[in-house]
Amino acid sequence: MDYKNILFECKNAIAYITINRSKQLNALNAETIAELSSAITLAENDKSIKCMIITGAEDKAFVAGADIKEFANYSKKEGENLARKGQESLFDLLENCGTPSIAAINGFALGGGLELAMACHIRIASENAKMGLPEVSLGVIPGYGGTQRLANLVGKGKAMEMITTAGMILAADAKSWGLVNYFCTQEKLIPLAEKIASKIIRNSPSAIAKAIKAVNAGFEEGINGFEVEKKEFGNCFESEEFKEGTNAFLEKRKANF
Ligand code: DAK
Repeated sequence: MDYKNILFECKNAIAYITINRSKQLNALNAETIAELSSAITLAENDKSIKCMIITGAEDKAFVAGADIKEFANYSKKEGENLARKGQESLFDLLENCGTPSIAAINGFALGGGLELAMACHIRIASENAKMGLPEVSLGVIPGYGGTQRLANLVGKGKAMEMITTAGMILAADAKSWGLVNYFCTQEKLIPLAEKIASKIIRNSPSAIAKAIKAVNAGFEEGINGFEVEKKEFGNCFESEEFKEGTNAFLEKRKANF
């Protein structure tokens, strides 16, 4: 598929997805959301892709939020419908995708941009990154899962502070609050993401997908994560990758997944 707002490239089992609207600081309009959704679906269905790195074009922004020009005129019904549609088609899709994703936050990650990063499985940031959910300064609330995922990641108190003040935090605070796993210079950001990805792609993709499902289950209302873990653990024993992984260990060689 030809994309207008994102770049999609695959190298060494890694899909690089770059939001490419730098004139608007990579703000997410509806077309970009649809393209991201299509790229993630493609990455999940292509067995040669074992990890995704998601970042923003140029060095100023990961994503400076939803495109304010676009959502300025929504009605109450449109707002709710679009929140539901956007959450399902992109943010939930990404979080529940069996192919792990790393957000490489290379600058501003605000509103929908931070929500996109929080839907990824792993987050790393460059030293110039600034992160926040400034929606209440515009008279709306986070609508792409931010109220839930931020509280899950940093705890209710810090999430409440970030959301109600609409403030931005820097990479060092984001690291100490648990919002990002690491931070580094901008030059080292993609190499660091690749280093993490290189560890991921050695492992069994089917086991990783099951592990993601089990971890996510623990955060879903009405679902017992331990039960999902037991079921998915059992499912591993039917997989060719389990046979290959254990045989490789016994034969003192590297597994070929
Ligand atoms: N949308 C559209 N354009 C944006 C943008 C955005 N979010 N952020 C920046 N831009 C554009 C600016 O308008 C400017 O365009 P020109 O004027 O050059 O045409 C260009 O990018 C460069 O921005 P600045 O000139 O402002 O750059 P500065 O370095 O001075 O400032 C900044 C950088 C990131 C502090 C500033 O651009 C800024 O405050 N941007 C807005 C941040 C923000 O409030 N983002 C939105 C958060 S609310 C929904 C669900 C969720 C949401 C919406 C709807 N539904 C379900 C319907 C989510 C909402 C949000 O994300």
